[in-house]
Amino acid sequence: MWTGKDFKGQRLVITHIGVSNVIADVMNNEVSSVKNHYKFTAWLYEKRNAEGGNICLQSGGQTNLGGSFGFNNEASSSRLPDHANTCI
Ligand SMILES: [Ca+2]
Repeated sequence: MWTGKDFKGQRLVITHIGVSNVIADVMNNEVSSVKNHYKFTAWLYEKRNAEGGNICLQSGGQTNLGGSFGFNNEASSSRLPDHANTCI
């Protein structure tokens, strides 16, 4: 994930399976674009500990979080499930 749109700016890579608050520690409320290289879905949450509003990115997906996605500069935590998952 990146602090700028179009995968620019400060970069953060999350490899932690399960819930992580590293976003809150490193770039809280600054994430503007994201790519999911993980084999399953990846989830971003508005608040720490996988709480609050959230978005789901399919494996292989990449997007800016502004515009219709409506999640620009909101992410504070993430979750990488340890099994196959689908975005609802
Ligand atoms: Ca937040």
